[in-house]
Amino acid sequence: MNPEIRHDWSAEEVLALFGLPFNDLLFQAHGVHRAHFDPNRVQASTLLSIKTGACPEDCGYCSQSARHDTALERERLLPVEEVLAAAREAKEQGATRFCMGAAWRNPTDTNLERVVEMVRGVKALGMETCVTLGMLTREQAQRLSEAGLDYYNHNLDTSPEFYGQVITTRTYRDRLETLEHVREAGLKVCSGGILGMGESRADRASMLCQLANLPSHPESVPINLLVQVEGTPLYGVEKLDPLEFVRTIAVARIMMPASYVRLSAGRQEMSDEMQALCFFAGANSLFYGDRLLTTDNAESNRDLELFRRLGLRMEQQVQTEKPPQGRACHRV
Ligand code: SAM
Ligand code: DTB
Ligand code: SF4
Repeated sequence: MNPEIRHDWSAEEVLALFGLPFNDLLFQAHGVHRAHFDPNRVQASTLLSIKTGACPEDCGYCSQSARHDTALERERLLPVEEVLAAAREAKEQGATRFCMGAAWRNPTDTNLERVVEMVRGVKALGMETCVTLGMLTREQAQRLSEAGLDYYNHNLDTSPEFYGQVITTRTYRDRLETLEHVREAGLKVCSGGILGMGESRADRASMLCQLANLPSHPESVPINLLVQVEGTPLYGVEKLDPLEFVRTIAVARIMMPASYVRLSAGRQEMSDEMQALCFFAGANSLFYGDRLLTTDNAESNRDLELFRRLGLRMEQQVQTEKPPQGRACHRV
């Protein structure tokens, strides 16, 4: 057991980290980052919305809830071939993981089979796979695991204390249960939250406590900045101080030293300098590609230029699609 990997964080301790002078906090976080990762490498995942809109849930931030009057056009579950074409494109652009998101409270078993086909197809391209489909039963998580899925994304979104002000149609306990099912099935966990929803620093600390005090740290911890969508209840909420966002990344890095901390939604609104501070503070993965699920992401060209200016490299694909044609494939 690595003594640095802790699951006994108290709220006071985490708030003390948040309260450090900015330079002290970033110095500490960057040291932890360097001890566990190559500080000049980022992992890139590309997102695709495989089923868009008309979601029965009431998440206050979301463009896809049927309860909010947003300009979004709903779409049925996409055909497998269309998804694979998008995955091929993402691979060509350099993404190593393809993440498929569906606007469901939970998948039906029939829909899950279609997703299983998508997962198999994307894996056959030599990419890592991630899906986010809402709540899962133990059996559904097992089914996805058997299909070879790598990661399941299911966010806690915020603190247990603030949660009721954002979502009323499912409980915090429901979310933790899905994470348990995902873990038990042997899948890797991607779980994080959203900042800038009007929560307090104590809420941000409490959310990180929940994540770090899980029996195992999520392998991937997405930290999203709220993308304000017109027509959602959270549209117009006061914007978060960018330095507070950077602090949250730093604290996440210190608390979950070996996890990928993902600089997620909201990058389009962030300056290059803010993103650079996030990478210094310990962010080492992001969503890459011009679209998130239903909103625009920072453009790939801008990202590539930023990586060049910062001397950052994108992680390379580790698997290959098929052995090259015409050559024997020897077992070793
Ligand atoms: N319906 C599934 C669910 O909620 O579990 C999966 C898709 S949902 C869109 C995935 C995650 O995206 C949410 O849990 C939330 O953290 C994030 N998200 C959604 N809308 C967002 C927004 N406007 N700004 C930032 N993050 C957002
Ligand atoms: C996560 O934490 N952020 C991604 C991914 N997991 C699925 C989704 C961000 C969505 C941003 C708003 C949208 O494009 O709809
Ligand atoms: Fe539905 Fe997921 Fe959006 Fe909530 S976050 S409304 S569950 S798509």
